[in-house]
Amino acid sequence: GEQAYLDLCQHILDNGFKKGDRTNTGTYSVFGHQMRFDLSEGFPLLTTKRVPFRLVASELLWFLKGDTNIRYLLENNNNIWNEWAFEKWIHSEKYTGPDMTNFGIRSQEDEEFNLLYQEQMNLFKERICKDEEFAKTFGDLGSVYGKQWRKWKTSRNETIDQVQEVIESIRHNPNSRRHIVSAWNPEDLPEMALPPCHTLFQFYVADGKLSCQLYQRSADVFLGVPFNIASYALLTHLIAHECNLEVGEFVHTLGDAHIYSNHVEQVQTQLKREVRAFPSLKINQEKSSIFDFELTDFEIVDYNPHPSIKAPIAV
Ligand code: THF
Repeated sequence: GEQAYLDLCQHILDNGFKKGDRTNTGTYSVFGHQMRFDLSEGFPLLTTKRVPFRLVASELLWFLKGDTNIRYLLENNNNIWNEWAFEKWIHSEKYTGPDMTNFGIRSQEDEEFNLLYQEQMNLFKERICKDEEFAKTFGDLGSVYGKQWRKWKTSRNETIDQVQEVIESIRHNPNSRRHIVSAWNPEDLPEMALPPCHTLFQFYVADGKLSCQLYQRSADVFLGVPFNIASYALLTHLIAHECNLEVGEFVHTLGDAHIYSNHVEQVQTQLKREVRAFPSLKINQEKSSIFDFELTDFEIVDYNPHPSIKAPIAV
């Protein structure tokens, strides 16, 4: 349960190697770690800080639609992917505003720059929402999760719907050891705003229960991982629901598991808090296909977390 997550945090603080990274933020990092969550014991939404389920769910629905454009997220008041689209915009020829190079780091270190950045980001979001042509070009993150999950392109110019196929295989051949969805498409990597952190996941059926294991190559343990756990738990519930199975375990396997140096204080605050019982998830029983769900079809009940803890995202 949640203790597995807190143990990972403590383990990284105690043993993490101080390691530089792409974003120049600096991290404490370990390589190779595994956590298990028994989904029948409650929905793994952390209680030692508030995790915004609404954002987790709208991001998952966005993946499941096969959408790769942040416009849908913005329409749902979800800002978690903005920085990656903004990065593309400010480096394009069409951008004529003030220099935004390295906006992630600079906005944290320089308050004057931060105001400029906030202003440019707000203009960008407004344009994505109002201007369809602009959104088509600059709201799209390229061949990220939605594309690979639902519309993987083959060399014969066909598309593969990996999610649909994995559901069929779970239904018709539950014992199979090939219930796999891969987001890692080496040919497409150069076109992606960010190569997929959730590289590959596999389902497993035993005793009428559906389990899921994710291999995550890179894990932002404070900001990303709580989202990732909840997201794959929700996905497992939805697929189990469609296949008339109970939920089993979510197994979370991590490659480079890191805590950014500017998240250490927040992690220490979180580690002092007492774990509470996980909430539960209610799904609208009138729907069955994973592709028909909307935000209002999910409800988290009995969620009593400690307050949220703010931290800057590394870009
Ligand atoms: N990049 C980095 N550095 N870390 C990641 O976890 C990450 N993701 C996605 C893509 N790139 C990444 C984006 N996922 C938040 C959470 C998940 C994200 C991005 C941002 C975040 O800031 N969460 C806040 C709440 C934000 C809000 O309320 O708007 C939080 O407190 O949880 C890996 O999937």
